[in-house]
Amino acid sequence: MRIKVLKNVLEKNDNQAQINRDLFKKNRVLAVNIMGSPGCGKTTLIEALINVLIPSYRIGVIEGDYAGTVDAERLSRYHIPVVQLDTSSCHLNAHFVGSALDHLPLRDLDFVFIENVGNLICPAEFDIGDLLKLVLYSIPEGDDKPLKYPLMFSQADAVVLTKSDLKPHFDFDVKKVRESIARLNREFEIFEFSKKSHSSIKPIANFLESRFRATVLKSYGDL
Ligand SMILES: Nc1nc2c(ncn2[C@@H]2O[C@H](COP(=O)(O)OP(=O)(O)O)[C@@H](O)[C@H]2O)c(=O)[nH]1
Ligand SMILES: [Mg+2]
Repeated sequence: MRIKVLKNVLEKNDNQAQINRDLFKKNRVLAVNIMGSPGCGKTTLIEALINVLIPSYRIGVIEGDYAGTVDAERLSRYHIPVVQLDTSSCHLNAHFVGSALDHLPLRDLDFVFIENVGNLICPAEFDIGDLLKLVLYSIPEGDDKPLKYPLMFSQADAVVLTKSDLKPHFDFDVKKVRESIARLNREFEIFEFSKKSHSSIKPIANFLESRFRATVLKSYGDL
């Protein structure tokens, strides 16, 4: 009986995820699910992306947090549409994201960055209807995390090694990490990012722009 209940919950989530995905496609929006541990630098990366992608692209953000509005307040200075979801839960689900979409002007956006709740486990288990997954992983977390959280790393379209300025202070083997992820995931990009290096955001922004052109403009252009 318990198993049946769980299956129904996931089925309902998947149905709503498909509705969200269709909405993103219809409005030609690249929805990017940004996942990683608490404090790994998700909001910092979103801020850096906003700085380089505006004014060429129109950006909205959905902030998912267990509690509070700290991140949405942080982003208010960019004067872009931001919705904060107070989840009281360890992950975003498709229904939460669906409720945020009612408050975003999707037709007038190119990217929606969805900052998931800081957690390397549960967000990987719930489809929210995104079109691209970025997994952030900061140097101080240690180079063994893909082995401990394989589902999260197996799903990533790109892994961003954040806080790369801290590499001199930690024994972090980038080659080992790349090889661990490659055993789980046949197709992923890997980037290094530091908020202290302005140029390090550029390859990530280029990757997102090329996915926007390839996925949203080419594949869904006729919807
Ligand atoms: N040294 C260093 N600190 C960073 C970097 N990115 C973020 N941080 C710091 O890490 C902390 C958490 O960052 P935040 O973006 O709020 O993480 P989030 O919880 O994943 O959204 C903050 O104190 C940031 O200033 C980085 O590239 N280098
Ligand atoms: Mg944050």
